[in-house]
Amino acid sequence: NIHHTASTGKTLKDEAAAILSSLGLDAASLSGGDLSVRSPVTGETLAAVKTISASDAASAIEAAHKAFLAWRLVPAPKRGELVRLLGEELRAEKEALGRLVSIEVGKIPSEGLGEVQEMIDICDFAVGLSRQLYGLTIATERAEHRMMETWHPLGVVGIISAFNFPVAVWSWNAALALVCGNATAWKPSEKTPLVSLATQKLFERALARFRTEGGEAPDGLSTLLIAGRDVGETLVDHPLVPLVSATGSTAMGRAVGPRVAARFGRALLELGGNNAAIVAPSADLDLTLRGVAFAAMGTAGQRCTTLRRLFVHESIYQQFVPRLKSAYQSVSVGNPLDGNLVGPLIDAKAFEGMQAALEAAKASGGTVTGGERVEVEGAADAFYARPALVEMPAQTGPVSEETFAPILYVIRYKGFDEALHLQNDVPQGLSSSIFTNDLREAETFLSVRGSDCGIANVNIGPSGAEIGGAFGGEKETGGGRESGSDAWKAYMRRATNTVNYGRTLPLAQGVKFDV
Ligand code: UN1
Repeated sequence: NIHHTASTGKTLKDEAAAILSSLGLDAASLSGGDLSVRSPVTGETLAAVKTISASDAASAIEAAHKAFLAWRLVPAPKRGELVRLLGEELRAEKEALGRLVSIEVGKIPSEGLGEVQEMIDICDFAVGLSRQLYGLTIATERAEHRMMETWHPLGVVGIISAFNFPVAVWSWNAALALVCGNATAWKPSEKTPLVSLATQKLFERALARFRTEGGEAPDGLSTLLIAGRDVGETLVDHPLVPLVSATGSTAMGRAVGPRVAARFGRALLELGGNNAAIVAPSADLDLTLRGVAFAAMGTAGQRCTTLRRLFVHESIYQQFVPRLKSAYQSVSVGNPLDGNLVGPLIDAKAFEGMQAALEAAKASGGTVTGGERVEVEGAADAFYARPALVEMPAQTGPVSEETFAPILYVIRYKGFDEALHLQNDVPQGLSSSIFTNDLREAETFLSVRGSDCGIANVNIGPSGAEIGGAFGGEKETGGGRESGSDAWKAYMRRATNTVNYGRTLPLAQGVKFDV
């Protein structure tokens, strides 16, 4: 059962092995393990890697804590040098790692490369940040006193990541955590161990160079835990993990959040999205078509920021929706390595979930275009589907759920306030957009009575955020913020310091206590 891809003539298994060996991974570590790795591109088995037991994971977390105790003493700009070197290693291996992302997750090549670019970008950001990590100086009521805040590292940061951004999400967390003086322990998705092994190798290369330059870094700064749910639970429950940053479904977040809170740990949650766009009467429809097509069909609908709901004003519905439908009918679905724009769903379960949502939509009065399985040569065990556009009479049935597949629900609206209400009237709150040339609509959408999401855009789709802004959302999306802006503060603890440089001891609030 050997599959070849047209572009290389090699099996994906051979190609993945060649990439991993070029990055320094021992070939023996790709076979004989208990976790079987599958490519969604062809359905073929790529490797069988070893998992770590929960007790070994607990020991690794203790070792990571020891690493933290040493790393926190290294000045932050020197810690930044390690992350700068990581960025250099990523630049040097962008092609190889990007290709491996495409093989293991099924992303089209430019998105596989884009994922690595996102890692490089956050490294650059973190290097600059390593010379900041600033606190405030605050006016005090007492003479000859100074009050200020200082930011200190936290400890071991646990990172739980999902299959769809299997390495970029690690880098958002790890690059910031490391410059902030923390150690990291990473449990990647069970569907994507190979790209995590590759990333860990690149980290090790950066670490070796850092030490050659004279940098002092302990072992155990970046720990990779390839394993199942039991090890996820170890990470969530371990008292030496003060912060658990978890990306995945809302169901996962509901399990993780309260468990971390029960031991007074912090959780940074990045959960489901159900992102909408409003297409207003004044919208530039050519631009809107391109924005909607990428946001809804790109990555085969498997981004947390994927566009899933589209509200189109009744005055332009007949002009716009048929054009969008023809884009759905003509977009190329197939092997992402062969130049198609829509690659596979991650697995059979994702395909079944998509079909179930389409059935539920029909039962709620929806009219479905597309959504059927697409057979791809040499990939009988893979799951390709034509993206589905579903015209819905109202926001009912599966429209309020996140189905991790390329389904776009289209709903007609009459008034702007109605569109705003529909946009906000779902349990999730990650990303949102409006396509309009009306200044009042655009500004209202961004205002306090506009979008309730963590990300709100004008004239671009909801997906494809840059790393410079804080990334995350409200409500069932979990409330966490990662990546840019001041998201670094979640990876540190704040101490308020008051210094008395005088010879008397005035007490705050005028309290007298003269012994
Ligand atoms: C995700 O799908 O988990 O904004 C993250 C985007 C990407 C990140 C998506 N930069 O679409």
